Amino acid sequence: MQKVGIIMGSDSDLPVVEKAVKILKDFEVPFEIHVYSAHRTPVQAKEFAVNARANGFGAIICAAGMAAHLAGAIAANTTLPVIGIPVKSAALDGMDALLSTVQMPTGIPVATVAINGAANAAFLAIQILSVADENLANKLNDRRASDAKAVLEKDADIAAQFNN
Ligand code: RP5
Repeated sequence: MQKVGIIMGSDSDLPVVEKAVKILKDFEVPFEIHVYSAHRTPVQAKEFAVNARANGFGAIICAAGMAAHLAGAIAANTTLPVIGIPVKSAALDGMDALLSTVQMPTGIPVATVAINGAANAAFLAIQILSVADENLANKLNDRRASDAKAVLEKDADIAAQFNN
């Protein structure tokens, strides 16, 4: 199976990124995680991106906050799908990272999830890999079904409490 790359701009992004790690583990999808910064270690970030396809990656998740250029910088150096997680920072509540990540020029897309939306970044990466992997597609269907069942159980609980 192809791997998912997870790159974060700083180890301070780890508490957010851990939500993606959990989902990938749940689905038994192999991944590699690194701290590479578009600004502090641009050479290493570029090298990862340039070699990612040959190194067996199928999608790359990038998490960064503030002037969040990491996902865009990675996307500039690979044609693999890149998913950006804008990480919330204290000053601007993540709007800075959201706009820095999502506003990419034509031809170099970054599929941007919600601010701190690491779990959805992992789900999207798994969905990308599932295009060529029926087992993963089945696992995604099972997960949707169990999520729906959990919501219906909550509906039954709420209805029992409040409906006449
Ligand atoms: C970004 O700056 C990182 O992705 C992080 O979200 C933010 C702050 O980094 P640190 O100063 O905590 O290393 O590049």
